[in-house]
Amino acid sequence: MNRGFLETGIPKLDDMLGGGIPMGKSLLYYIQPGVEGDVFGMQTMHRGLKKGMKVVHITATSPPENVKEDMLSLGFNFDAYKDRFSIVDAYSMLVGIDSKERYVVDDAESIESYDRVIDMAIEENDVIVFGSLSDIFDLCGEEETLEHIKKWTGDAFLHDVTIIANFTAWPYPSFVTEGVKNAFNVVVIIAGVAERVILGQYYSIIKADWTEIEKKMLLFKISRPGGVKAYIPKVLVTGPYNAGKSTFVRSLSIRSVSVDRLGTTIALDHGYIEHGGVSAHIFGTPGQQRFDPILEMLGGEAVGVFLVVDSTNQKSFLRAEKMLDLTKSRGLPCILIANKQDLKDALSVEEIKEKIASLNDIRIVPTVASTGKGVLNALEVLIDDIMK
Ligand SMILES: Nc1nc2c(ncn2[C@@H]2O[C@H](COP(=O)(O)OP(=O)(O)OP(=O)(O)O)[C@@H](O)[C@H]2O)c(=O)[nH]1
Ligand SMILES: [Mg+2]
Repeated sequence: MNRGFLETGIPKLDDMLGGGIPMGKSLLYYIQPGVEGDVFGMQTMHRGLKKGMKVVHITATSPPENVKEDMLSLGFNFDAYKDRFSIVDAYSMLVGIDSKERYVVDDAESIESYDRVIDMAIEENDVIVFGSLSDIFDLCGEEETLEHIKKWTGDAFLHDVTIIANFTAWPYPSFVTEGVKNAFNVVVIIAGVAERVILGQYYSIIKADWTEIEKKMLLFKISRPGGVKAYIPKVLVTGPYNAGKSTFVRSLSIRSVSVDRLGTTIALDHGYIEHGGVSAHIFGTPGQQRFDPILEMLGGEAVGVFLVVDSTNQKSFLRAEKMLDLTKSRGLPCILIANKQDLKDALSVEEIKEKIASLNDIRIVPTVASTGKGVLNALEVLIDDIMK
């Protein structure tokens, strides 16, 4: 019987996997130490619960209450799923207290003790989540644990049950790190962009045995509430004077500041965006020529650009192109924002395309920044370009 897919709930990951994880397959989040990877398993678990599935979470080194608190801190409505959610509790017996959970592991340091409980959990649930598989390796021994994982993923497959596991890649021998990757159908690596300290965090699929995958790297941040958000460090908004840049930044952002004086930007606009599982910092430049000397600095490190024009002001289009050069952002993913489409002499997208011939394959999105019309569409188009 095939009951379809379990979506991971991680931004863009399901698209990359062709819809999610087919039921019965197993997914490993393979986490570099020091990176906030455990939220990934929890977010996928939340997806299963939201979908109406019966889900069990296995915890060995942290109390069951912490699992629930963690879900709540991410904004996942735990109470709504109480009837379909249970915990395999290996922790309580480990520290010598009574457990209130449905499934209890008597001896957290014996793999056979897990085996009995997990067999039962597989019979009775749709999704099994290992909060930290590496903890079980540490408690029960590497060889024994690896053998049992192979058995559990096999049993789960026969029962159409999906296994999700977080695994922190401590310095284990390679038979463990390679063995655990081999035991799962799909492996997503979660690691840091590091230079002595971790500057950023990313995830990337390194294996999926049922589909072709694009090996792209996605930066992420964890928000509480909210969970894993793909993260774009810097989107630039530039364009001629009075085009509507500050208005555009404000209408996209959930938080923003503009350094404006008498209605014109004199330093920069800054906003923070969250949309469709993606978060981004967005920076708007001033448009007046007297600020040209600071444009290069404002454009540094941008990964994508909105070039905003006032669609009624054809004379400004040349200046718009010049601003791409001044901010040194030619060549980055770029969307031309044909703003002020509400005004009656606004040029259409087609007309603008003809007039900005040098940007021949630029994508143009019509907007009315002052009402927000079209701005989210523009954002989605740019995000797609950046993530390609
Ligand atoms: N009708 C109309 N007016 C708009 C729209 N977007 C912005 N405006 C108006 O255009 C004027 C300029 O908007 P800003 O957002 O300050 O433009 P800017 O590009 O940041 O300007 P500078 O920073 O001075 O270069 C303001 O009066 C806005 O209210 C729009 O889509 N339609
Ligand atoms: Mg402005």
